[in-house]
Amino acid sequence: MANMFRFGTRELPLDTPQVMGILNVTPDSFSDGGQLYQGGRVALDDVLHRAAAMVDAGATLLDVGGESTRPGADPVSEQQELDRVVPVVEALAAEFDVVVSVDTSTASVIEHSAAVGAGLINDVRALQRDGALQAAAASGLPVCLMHMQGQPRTMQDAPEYQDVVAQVGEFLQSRMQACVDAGIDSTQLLLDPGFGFGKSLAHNLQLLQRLDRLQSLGAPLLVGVSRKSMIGALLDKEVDQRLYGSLAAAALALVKGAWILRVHDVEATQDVAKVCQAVMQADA
Ligand code: 8Y4
Repeated sequence: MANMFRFGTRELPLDTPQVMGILNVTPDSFSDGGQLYQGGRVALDDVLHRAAAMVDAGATLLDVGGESTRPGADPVSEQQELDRVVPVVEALAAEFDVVVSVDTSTASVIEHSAAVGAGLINDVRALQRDGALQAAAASGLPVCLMHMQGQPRTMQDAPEYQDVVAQVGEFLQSRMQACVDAGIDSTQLLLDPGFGFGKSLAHNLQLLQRLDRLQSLGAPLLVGVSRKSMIGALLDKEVDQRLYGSLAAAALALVKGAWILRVHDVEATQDVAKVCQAVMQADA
């Protein structure tokens, strides 16, 4: 049996690439034009239909987020985030045999999501908000620690690094240590360089080229490049025309050691993952 990574009550094999489908439940998420949001609250039926399509297409994780981290997006209150996210996590965990990931930085959302069946805490702020580290440790769930430079509102203004790969690695290592110090086992951590979060195009390209260096931190890697502005900038294409570019980046991420791909287009990415996996495993 392959080495498994445990996500609460479910587990996934570490020797096979995994696809995480993105399920935004924000009114302004730009890839779905806010279609999941009806009359001020999440249309649960629509979310469940979109989730079913992703699961049928091979997603083994679904990422539910109620806060838009898009530069300039309105901040969401704690109560709003709870109202948007927790009922969706509960419904997904009950309905589908997949890992429900909760994209949050908020302690109460971590706590309530864990109570209704979440399998992963995906935090773009790497548990740096007040109470988040303690809430994650108490949940017993694994955590994805992502790197971001700055704050969502202003992070793309003028990102600067001496050595982006080294600095992202140092940040992730320090957050891993903070988690271990808070009682989270190092085997429960995933790491993510945070493509597009306080990075220029050149920074993003260097991080993808050298993703293999982050593997040496010893935790599985999660990567999100799907439809992001780095693809748009390279191709001069709008967000709805970025599929082929996203798939190229996904293939490269897998070759450089990524385990989980966070994507909008599950079926297409699952095909890429199977082909990459076959080539990487072929006997010489
Ligand atoms: C088009 C589509 C343009 C999507 C931009 C975007 C990541 C993440 C996000 C990531 C992890 C996004 C919550 C930004 N990105 N979590 N979350 N890694 N772990 N932007 O890369 O998708 S939201």
